[in-house]
Amino acid sequence: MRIFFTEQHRLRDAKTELSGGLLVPPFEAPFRLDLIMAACAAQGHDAPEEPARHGLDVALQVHDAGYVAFLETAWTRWKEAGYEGEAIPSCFPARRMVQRVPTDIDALVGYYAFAAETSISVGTWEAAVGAMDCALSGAEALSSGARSAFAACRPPGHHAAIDLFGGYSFLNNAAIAAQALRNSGCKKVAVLDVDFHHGNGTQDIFYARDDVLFVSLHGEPQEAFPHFLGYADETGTAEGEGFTLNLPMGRGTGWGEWSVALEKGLEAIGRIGAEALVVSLGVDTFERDPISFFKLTSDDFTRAGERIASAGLPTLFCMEGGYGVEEIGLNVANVLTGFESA
Ligand code: 5XA
Ligand code: ZN
Repeated sequence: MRIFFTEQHRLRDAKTELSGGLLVPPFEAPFRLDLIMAACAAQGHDAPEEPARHGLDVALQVHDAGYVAFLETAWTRWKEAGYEGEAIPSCFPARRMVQRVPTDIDALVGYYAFAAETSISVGTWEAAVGAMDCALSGAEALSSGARSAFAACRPPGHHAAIDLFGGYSFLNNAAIAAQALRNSGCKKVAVLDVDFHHGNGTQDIFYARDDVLFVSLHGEPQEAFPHFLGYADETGTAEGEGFTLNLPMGRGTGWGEWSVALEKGLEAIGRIGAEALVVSLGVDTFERDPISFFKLTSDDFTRAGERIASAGLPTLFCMEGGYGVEEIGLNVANVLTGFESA
């Protein structure tokens, strides 16, 4: 399997995350990818390749242009405003307030955010572009005939909506890859999101479209971030009606229930005649993940990779979450090994 990775991810090394009322070192940190790459090498996966530089054209097909321009300039503008810490949103256009783009950088950070835990730091934009390039190179590999590819994206992307960041996500790598696959001639593409958290950003981007199916297995929104999207009765709108499938599950979910949901998702992917599959690969479904509540074991990740391979589709894995540092590498490598050995 071709693996796309860039050292550019290290440029995102934020110092602060708002967690439980404290500013703590972020769970989503550069060492995660070091552990993943080391485990992939240990299991004999291919050496990583540097992605090509793609520019922003495909990103601008799924994200709002004002949002992308904001991300690109946010850190510079924040520093120019004289702020000493990282850019953390603190004021939001909430219910019954006016949705008008402000000029003040403090207000802009809130306008373009849906959550406050994720700060924008020096290098965030450059790292997000590197992650997007990994996803786009992975999509190109599939278009050139590869059966599978792994985009070692960091920062992750599946919470990034048309014009909102949060949940450690800035550019939606998986959605950008799905769009690139559409551009290269796949009539239908499926995104299967197996991260513990609902991929609200991916859902938002494709909600009214019938050319990209979005399937998500995730923690029940009443209890799990991002809380305000991801219920089973969200099924798409307009032409996209029937092209969103949410499979939320409760506390303590293990392989038994999770694998039944996975089969439902794979059936839906088969039904629409998808020609390519993008997997938002989070391993925060792991039993010892510090911020989640599912109970998958390391061996279950191998089984998950095998089951995903049974779809028989060209498949791009895009890295999302996973914070159980002891096993994050093993769990990711197990999915890829399971897929390849199936
Ligand atoms: O998949 N998303 C994540 O792992 C980030 C969750 C952030 C919760 N504050
Ligand atoms: Zn997650």
